[in-house]
Amino acid sequence: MNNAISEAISRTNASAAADHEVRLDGLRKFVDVNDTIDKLAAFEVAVPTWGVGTGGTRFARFPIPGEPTSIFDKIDDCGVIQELVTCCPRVSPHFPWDDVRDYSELRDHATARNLGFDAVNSNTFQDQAKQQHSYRHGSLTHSEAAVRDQAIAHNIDCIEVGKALGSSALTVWIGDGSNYPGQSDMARSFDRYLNSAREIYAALPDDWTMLIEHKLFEPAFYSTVIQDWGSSYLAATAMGPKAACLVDLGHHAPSVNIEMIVARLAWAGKLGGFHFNDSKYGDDDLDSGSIQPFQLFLVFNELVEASARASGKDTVPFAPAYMLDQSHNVTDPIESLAVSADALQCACARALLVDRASLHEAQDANDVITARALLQDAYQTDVRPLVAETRRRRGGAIDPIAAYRASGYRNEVAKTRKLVAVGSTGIV
Ligand code: PSV
Ligand code: MN
Repeated sequence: MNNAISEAISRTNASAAADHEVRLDGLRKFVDVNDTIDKLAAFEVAVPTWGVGTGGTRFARFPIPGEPTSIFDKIDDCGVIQELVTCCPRVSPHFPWDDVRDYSELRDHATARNLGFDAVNSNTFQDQAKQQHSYRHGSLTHSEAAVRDQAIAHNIDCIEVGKALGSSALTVWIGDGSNYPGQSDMARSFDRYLNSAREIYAALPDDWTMLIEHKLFEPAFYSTVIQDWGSSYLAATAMGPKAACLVDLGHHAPSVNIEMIVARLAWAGKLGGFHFNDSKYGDDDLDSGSIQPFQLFLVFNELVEASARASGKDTVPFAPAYMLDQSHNVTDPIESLAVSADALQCACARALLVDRASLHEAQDANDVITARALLQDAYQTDVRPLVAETRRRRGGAIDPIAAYRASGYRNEVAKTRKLVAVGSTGIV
């Protein structure tokens, strides 16, 4: 626990308590507050280590004083987020960005901050210093076996590191694809992907999941090997039961109905995880719920629907791996991640409020207006006091931003953290 943060939470909670109670009481007239809080408490979302540093675009990155300079600093910042919001108890690391010599030291550092490790992410979309073969023309799908082998070996290394950290999932996203028609053979590239992925899958412990993340385009601008949920589903099915699809909200064309993809993958038992963010144009990686909050609610509506179906059928509880995957270019990353966690909890709470029995009844009776109104009733409910109360009951902040700012954390760490070099670019 960070003393400055916990003191700031106590102080700001004390001054916010009276207003908060009034708002919560207002909600009690329409909502079973305790029941919804109990259900909402099960929702947890991991924070990506790369999300706590300032992000950038291919044009520029603007570092801020006090941003983390090592994986240990990053874990400290993730600990602060967890203290404030109480629903982010795990960190998702990315390798080799987060390489350290001693992983037990890293694990201890996280444990001391009440954090565990979520999915480990491999990186074969960039070249690293001292790397033998370049990924310029691909990694797991490269035309040369030596390059594919190097990418496979890296993924297997990630599994080993993940074991040391206590993780149980590997997320594989590759940038492989082509920039021009004719550049690569789309069928043979997919064959090569499957063969490489099978080798990684074979190294996966029995209780692990391999999450296959698709993305429409970028860095490849004409074709991408794992470009959509269909390719991801084909690959996850070809691998076997330990493989599933990961949906990053920013990895679709602007008008794609993502909630339908969620429903379909959940139905097929292949929805393994999420990368939450928001976007207006492409893979903008903006804060969750900031651009299309209704879409976020509809995604959660499908998740709650899938959970209800899974538990009704007495099957394995439906619990995909939730993670934030955002790039904070112009905000303090801790603030963005805290408000994003809140936005996800709000979307989840609204989805939990949907009168599902009545909705199914209206759907079956083809009562379109009622069905639509039932979703709107839930969506337009102001659940913010309920989410704040969920945090408060677990020792978190009623208002995470007020508490964080009152703590002076960023200024304090800026005294010891070296300023990140200006002028560095890159999408991270
Ligand atoms: C790719 O755009 C992606 O969404 C993948 O999840 C990567 O691991 C991450 O972003 C890296 O920034
Ligand atoms: Mn992602």
